[in-house]
Amino acid sequence: MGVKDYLQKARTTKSTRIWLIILLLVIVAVLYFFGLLKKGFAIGIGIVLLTALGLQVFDYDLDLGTLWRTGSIDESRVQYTDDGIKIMGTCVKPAGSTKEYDLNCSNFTTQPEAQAKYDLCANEIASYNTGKTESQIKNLDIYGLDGDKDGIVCEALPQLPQQ
Ligand SMILES: [Ca+2]
Repeated sequence: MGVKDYLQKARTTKSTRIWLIILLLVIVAVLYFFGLLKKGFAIGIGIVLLTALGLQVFDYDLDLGTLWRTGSIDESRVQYTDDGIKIMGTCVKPAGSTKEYDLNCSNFTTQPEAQAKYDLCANEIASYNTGKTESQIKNLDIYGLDGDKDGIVCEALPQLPQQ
């Protein structure tokens, strides 16, 4: 493996990025300790690095352009699946399910209601992954509502609200 390949791989490896951020934090701390960095400057860099570290640990990146435009971290999240499918904004599922994302069929009263929630992300993700097949998008199943991955969620729920 050539140096160029190695650098290419290092850039895309998550654990490498985490270690790099930690290394930079240590360097900033050492520079500050020896009086080579002003306190405010060291704290500023430290906050930026800790934020970057947090984002790496939480399994998604931020699209800085979107962040600048919207000011919303939720809308600026970017994630790539193992299939290379890009997921953005509120459809990104962070590592470890938070309450907001922990949706089950029991959270809905009708099938169309669950389907609408699913379709919103499925359609959005399909719109910026034009090179991917329909089944690859269906396999994503962001909320885990479609066990058989056929694109129809919560088949057991009624079509109309029960009286
Ligand atoms: Ca299904």
